[in-house]
Amino acid sequence: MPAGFPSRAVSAAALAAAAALAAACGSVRTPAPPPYRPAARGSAGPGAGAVALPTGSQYAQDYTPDGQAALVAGQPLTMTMTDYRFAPNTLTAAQGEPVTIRLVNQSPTGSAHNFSLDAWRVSATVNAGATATVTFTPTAAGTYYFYCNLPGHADLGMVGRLTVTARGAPAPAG
Ligand SMILES: [Cu+2]
Repeated sequence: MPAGFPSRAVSAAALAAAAALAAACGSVRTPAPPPYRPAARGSAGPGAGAVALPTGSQYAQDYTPDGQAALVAGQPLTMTMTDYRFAPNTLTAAQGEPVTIRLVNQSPTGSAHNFSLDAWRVSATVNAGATATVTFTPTAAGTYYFYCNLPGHADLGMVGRLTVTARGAPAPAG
């Protein structure tokens, strides 16, 4: 570049060149954005790109087993809510299978109750005498605790446990 070339012309030329280059690049080899891939689509094993889910383990100390049941796709499970219990409150499910729980609030004192399962953003509040249905798909194996989110209820023992077994694998030890 010759000395004394007007700086303004340099800038303009540089900009034009850059623009041309960008245009050429843009028309020839702009890569398509990668396709969106939702996380945890089942076939990948645990740990492969897994996102840590909230397990509710902070409620484990308030959990006392009170009846067992298996959640199975296509077979809604009826769970009663009383003061201050879920029954049954010890559940199993298979990874990737959509499941449904029918919540029946039989509170003898007219209290509302709630079913919260943070890993899959389930939260349903049920008035006394009412029924609600929740459906979710446990996408990752593990042990999760569900609870009533009304003040003090979990502390009083309104907590349950859901064990999700990995797809195609035996129940995890421990
Ligand atoms: Cu409650």
